[in-house]
Amino acid sequence: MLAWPAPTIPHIPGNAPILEIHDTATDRLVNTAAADQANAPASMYVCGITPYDATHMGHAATYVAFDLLQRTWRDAGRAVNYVQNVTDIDDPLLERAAATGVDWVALAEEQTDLFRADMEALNVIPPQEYIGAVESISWLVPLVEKLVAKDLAYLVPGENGEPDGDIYFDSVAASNEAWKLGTVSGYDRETMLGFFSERGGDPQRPGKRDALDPLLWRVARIGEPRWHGASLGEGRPGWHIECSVIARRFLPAPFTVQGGGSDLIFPHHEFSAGHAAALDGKALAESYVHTGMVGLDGEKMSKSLGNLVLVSKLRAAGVEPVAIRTVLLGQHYRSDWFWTDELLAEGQNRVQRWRKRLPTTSLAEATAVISRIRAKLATDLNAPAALAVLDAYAAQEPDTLDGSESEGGILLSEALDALLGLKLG
Ligand code: 5CA
Ligand code: ZN
Repeated sequence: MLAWPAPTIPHIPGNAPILEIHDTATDRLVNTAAADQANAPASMYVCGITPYDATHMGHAATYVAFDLLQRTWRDAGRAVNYVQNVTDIDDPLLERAAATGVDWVALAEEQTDLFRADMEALNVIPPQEYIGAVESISWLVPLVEKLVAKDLAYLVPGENGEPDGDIYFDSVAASNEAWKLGTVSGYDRETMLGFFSERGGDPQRPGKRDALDPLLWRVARIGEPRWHGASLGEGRPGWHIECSVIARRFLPAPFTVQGGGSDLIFPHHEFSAGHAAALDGKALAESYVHTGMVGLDGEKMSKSLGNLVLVSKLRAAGVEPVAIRTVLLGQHYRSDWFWTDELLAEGQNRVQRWRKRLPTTSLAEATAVISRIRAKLATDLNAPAALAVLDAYAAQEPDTLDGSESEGGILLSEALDALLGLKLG
């Protein structure tokens, strides 16, 4: 699939400190340059959208957070290989298409287009590889066959008139040195069971070896889209194997960071890692980074609840994307928070204040502000603290003018673009 056009990123002089970021699997801050060589490219996979009702502020906050990670790596001189998927076939997409009477392929294409336009407007650097689940089917079928051959996957009989042959992952037998249940999430079994039912799993399905075993291949049902599955029979893939296979195909094993919202910790990232390790004995990623949930009116913002603030709607109403990005960066990427109109108004005011102050910025002042922003980002991408640095600078009387203001203003404005993705110009 095509991603969206890449922005040009200015190069900013000076040195970025080493970045430490929170890893869900160890619950610690980790130095993402330590495990690989600091000079090797960093590699990142971020779980993409399921294309219906895109792009809400929760999606936007998540992709802006990983964009910040990418920008921080790049500022430290590291190249970044970035891969993202589009879950362009899955139950919720089919359900929405059926409920609204539209073709599921058309719905996915339309919403993916909207997402691309929103990402471009928000100045998010695109992935080098943007891969649809449908594209990945022919790659993943032989890998599911391999899991069956190793007896790490098994067939479950049909129930209630449904066909035999759905294939599940044996999460207990698949334990090895690189992965066992809990490696990514650290959750206890009860917590896992709760999230499994809530997030698309089927703990009660008769015939499974363990209640938590996830689906790898769903054999075709009448009226559902289907693809050739070789010895698996016609059908369509489960969700976790899609991301596992796409990540492994385009990135090293293990890659530097697996990312997504905290709603994906379990079962999605747990089993994406489990599938990969069952196939090649290696960890999926060195670190697992998760963003907090954005809500609206007291509930998590979600397509299924319908409590959405859409980036495209705000843009159509004339809101500047840089103000939206300011609101998103104003909350720490790991916290859960609620979108409000007041936050948007504050974001718009901040942008005006920063813009107004830029032309009176000396080179010395710009250099000092940049170094303070870099220091804030280095500790777990503390963007709210970086924006507070900007507020303090904007509130301060300018230094005595020394003739370097036009250069200083340009340098700082380029740095805000490069480091924070905030294009004020
Ligand atoms: N297609 C799958 C991932 S493979 C999926 O979760 N799609 S999604 O459209 O539901 O979400 C896309 C991304 O946005 C995921 O990383 C998800 O964790 C994140 N996300 C979804 N809702 C929110 C929210 N309310 N706040 C923050 N991030 C969210
Ligand atoms: Zn995913």
